[in-house]
Amino acid sequence: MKMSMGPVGRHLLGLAVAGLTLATGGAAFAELGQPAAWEWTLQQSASPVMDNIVWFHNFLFVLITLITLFVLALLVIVVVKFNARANPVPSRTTHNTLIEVAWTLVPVLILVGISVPSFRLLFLELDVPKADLTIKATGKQWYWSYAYPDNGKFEFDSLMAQDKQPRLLGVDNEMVVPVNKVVRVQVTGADVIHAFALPAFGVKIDAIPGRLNETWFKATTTGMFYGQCSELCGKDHAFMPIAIRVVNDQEFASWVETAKKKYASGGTSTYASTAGPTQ
Ligand SMILES: [Cu+2]
Repeated sequence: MKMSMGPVGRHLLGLAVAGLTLATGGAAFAELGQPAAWEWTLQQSASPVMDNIVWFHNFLFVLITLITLFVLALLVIVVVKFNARANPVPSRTTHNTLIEVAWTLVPVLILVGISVPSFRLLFLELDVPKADLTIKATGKQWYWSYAYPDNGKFEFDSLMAQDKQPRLLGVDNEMVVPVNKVVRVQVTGADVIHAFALPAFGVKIDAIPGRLNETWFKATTTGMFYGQCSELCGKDHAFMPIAIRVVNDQEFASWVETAKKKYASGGTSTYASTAGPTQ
């Protein structure tokens, strides 16, 4: 059978091509680690977890598109073939065992097929692998504090900086991490519930007072990465960004040395109130 495309089909194809061009063209403007104007896709991935999230998202998108088209086709068939005009004498069919078994079994299999990669992704996100370093992020009204227990036990505050770009995402003191290292992030809240989120790393976890949540990321490229508090936490919720600078090992080592001195006094520090090492 020869497939031919009518003018409507060609128009639709043209629209699809235009959409794709726009999408890929739009992505070209996007800078790694931050949102772009008119962005409607996920941010570019920079961690293994986000790679998996992107894969899962695309997998589901294909699946739901096929299901939607299938249901649409069934509806069209029913409307055309079984309307009152086409069937002056209505059918008295009430049961069809084969179809009933099929429409029960097929959705079950589809859902099981979705649950397998879904659970695998959840475990990947929350089973923290052996960490190279731990950072504690504390959400406060309305800024973040980062503590480095493995690298000299300093802690510092990270506040949004109005003079920095990107607007509403730049901060005075960024969290700094080494590239290609497993960073365990322990997250808590000091006053109300906040949420620590960084789209490019596929990280989003609640910061709850009195509770220590744990997640991880492994940044695969150096550069600046931005996220935002993702749990409504009060009037300046929109103004407590998360900025992470990913650097190479030497840069990280020298930053740690500077940070130890710079943040030694840390008035509100987690470590300031303790008499000595607790471990
Ligand atoms: Cu918030």
